Amino acid sequence: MKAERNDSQTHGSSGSRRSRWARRALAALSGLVAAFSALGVAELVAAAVRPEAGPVTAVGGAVIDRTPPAVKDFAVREFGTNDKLVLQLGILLLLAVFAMAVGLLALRHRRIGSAVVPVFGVLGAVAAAGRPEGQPLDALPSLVGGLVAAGALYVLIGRLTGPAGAPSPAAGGTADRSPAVFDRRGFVIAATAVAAASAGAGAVGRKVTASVQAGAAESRRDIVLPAPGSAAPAVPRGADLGVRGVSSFVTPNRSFYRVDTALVVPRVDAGSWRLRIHGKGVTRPLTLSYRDLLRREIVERDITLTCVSNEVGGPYVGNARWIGVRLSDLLREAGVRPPSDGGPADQLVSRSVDGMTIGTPVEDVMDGRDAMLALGMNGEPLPFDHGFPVRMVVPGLYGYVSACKWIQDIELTTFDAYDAYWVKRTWARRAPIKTQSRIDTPRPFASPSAGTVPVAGVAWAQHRGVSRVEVRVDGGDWHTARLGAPAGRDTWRQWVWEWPATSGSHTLEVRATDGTGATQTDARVGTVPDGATGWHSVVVDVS
Ligand SMILES: Nc1nc2c(c(=O)[nH]1)N[C@H]1C(S)=C(S)[C@@H](COP(=O)(O)O)O[C@H]1N2
Ligand SMILES: [Mo]
Repeated sequence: MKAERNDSQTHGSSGSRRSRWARRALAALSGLVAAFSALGVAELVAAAVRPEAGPVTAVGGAVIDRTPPAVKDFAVREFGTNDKLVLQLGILLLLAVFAMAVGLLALRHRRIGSAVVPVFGVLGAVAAAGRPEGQPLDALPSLVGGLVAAGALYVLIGRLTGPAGAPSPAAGGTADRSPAVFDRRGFVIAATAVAAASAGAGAVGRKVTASVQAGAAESRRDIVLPAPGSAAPAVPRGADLGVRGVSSFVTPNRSFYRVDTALVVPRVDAGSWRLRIHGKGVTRPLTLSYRDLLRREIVERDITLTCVSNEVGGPYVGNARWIGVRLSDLLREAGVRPPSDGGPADQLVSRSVDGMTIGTPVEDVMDGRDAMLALGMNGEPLPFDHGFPVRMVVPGLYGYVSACKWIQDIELTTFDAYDAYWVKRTWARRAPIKTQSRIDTPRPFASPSAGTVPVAGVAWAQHRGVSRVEVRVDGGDWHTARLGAPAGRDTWRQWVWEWPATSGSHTLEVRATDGTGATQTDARVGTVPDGATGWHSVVVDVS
């Protein structure tokens, strides 16, 4: 250290050292500018192909596809719906680090460094084309981006090293690739030009994508949902108990949980949307438009949706009023018979426009329950986040085996012949919803005052219904809670128990009993492979 400091005391040596560091910094910056140019150009090309084919989205999607269930659950838990933002920021950060490293490499070996750049383009291309719904054309944005970035880096590094291979005049005619002086002005001009052109390309790409999406939004605005031929019974008075802090009986769309693998929410134009129903045992294959669905009998039902990734006490459950078309009506029209009636297909595979596949037992959707192709949610067309224009909803089954959003294809097949997306990733083939109950109030570690404290929450056991909820304190006797008025066996129920709370720290526990008389088990299991069990408990400090 000391020797170095002495060294730099001579003017010339310190100047060249500073200049060498400046050049390294600018080389790293060149890498960043080149990466930026790749992203800008790729955005433009992706606008022509499709937005999902952009490199960051494609790599992110590929990461999601390969994420082990435990990590996915961790991400969902820790970041909630921000998991996707965190993922994309992580990818950009990694890209920036690589870009700077390649910039430095190019400073030493201009050709090799520049030649490495397209390798990243190829990685993006493989990720894009390898997505479940990937097409060969999806490779284009990353490939073009990679080539443009290689060119950009080659040009920028050239401003730092002088003409490739030529001895630098400033270095006194030797072939030293670290001249003390270099073309600063040329570099600044080139870097600015590349950055500006890339930003322009990106902006144009964004604009094109936005205008395509505006078409989908317009098609959604134009929809007038019909009055249902089979209306849902009015939500009974008393379904909402009016206890502060409890989830409302109907979950508003804006606060409804969202769980999916889409980094870019698909924006499908209802006018061009089609659904195909085909496969094993289908004697009359159907292709349906949105209008075709509107012409059929429309049903309206209150159904609670639940995610298999919901931990005990977790937030991934919500209740909405759906309107749509009975799935069994369409299947019968197509000639499908359930296995119990000799039909050859026991699995219905739904496919979304973004390549999700979801496998549902044919028997379940044809056993008389209100399985539907939903068009509306709580009085409006489906929000884009929740599957516009059409999604499936099946009472009693976790979302990943029933609730395909942005659906475009239904194929009848068998469980032996095909494993859907999450089943390939170690989740169970069949997953009926397990009985669960959740304490919404008091919140964990709340400190209510001694006296009467309402303990309240929701309980669900879709398609069996909830018949009883009990609460206990510190492992004592169970107390039966008062239930919200029943709205059918496909919805959750609110519950409340007035707790005569005494001061001190207490543990509250809840359990529900379903419509068959089976009480929720206390055995704790995790979400993988077919849903968590155990009792929700909350610790509070009564003052
Ligand atoms: N196309 C598509 N549909 C999907 C999914 C998905 O990732 N992609 N996730 C499923 C899962 S796991 C759940 S729990 C529900 C969630 O529906 P929501 O986001 O409307 O609450 O959608 C299901 N449908
Ligand atoms: Mo889910």
